[in-house]
Amino acid sequence: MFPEYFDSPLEISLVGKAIERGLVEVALVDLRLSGRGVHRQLDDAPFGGGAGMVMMAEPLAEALAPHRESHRVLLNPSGAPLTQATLDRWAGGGPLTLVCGRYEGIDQRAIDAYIDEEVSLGDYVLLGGEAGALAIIEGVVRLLPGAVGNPESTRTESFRDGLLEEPLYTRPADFEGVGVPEVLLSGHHARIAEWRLAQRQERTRSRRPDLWADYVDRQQDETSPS
Ligand code: JCQ
Repeated sequence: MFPEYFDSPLEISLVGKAIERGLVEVALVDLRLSGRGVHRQLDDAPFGGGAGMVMMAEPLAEALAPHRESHRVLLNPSGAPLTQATLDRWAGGGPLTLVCGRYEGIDQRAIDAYIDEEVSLGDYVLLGGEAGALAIIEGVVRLLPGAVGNPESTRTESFRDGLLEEPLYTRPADFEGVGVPEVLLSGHHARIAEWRLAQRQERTRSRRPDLWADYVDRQQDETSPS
């Protein structure tokens, strides 16, 4: 409903460069063009009553009909959680159509007939799917071969090996009277690696008990076979 929402995010940064270099193509579909009547209406009151409005099935069907051949993804707080594994799968696949809903949601019949997958960016509600669609575009583009200068920095290992990343430091060595962990200045690579792993474990344990439980389970599987 708001194609202009995407203007500057698609121009600037590495996403803009990837588009310029032809590594990825982004096309916008203005749902309003499929709206009904002189007001190009896209919403109507919910059957059964209740607050808010529902996006009508017919305009969405009309807008999505030309995209049957692509993988059609709906941003929805009621979708399955979006993970790095989802982005990996999409980056290695064919075209995606990211559907940005608004109002209370979309008529279920349009979802059933015209949507292949529903994903959530988290347990909170936004006004529409646009911010989520941009998040997906960034997450997919950075995985495309050649889109990110240094492929070493494509190490979102936070999520590939199930631990959050360690804290990072750069110059100056003294910032507002605060130094840098001594070990990072030691040049002792083995001790640095050990410190980083310990930091990642502690962060994950305290901030993400869900990821920590999975990590501990996997460590146990690896250390006690059969
Ligand atoms: C996605 N976390 C939050 C908002 C209705 C499909 O119907 C709706 C979609 C949205 C946009 O998505 C989100 C969201 N993950 O708000 C309302």
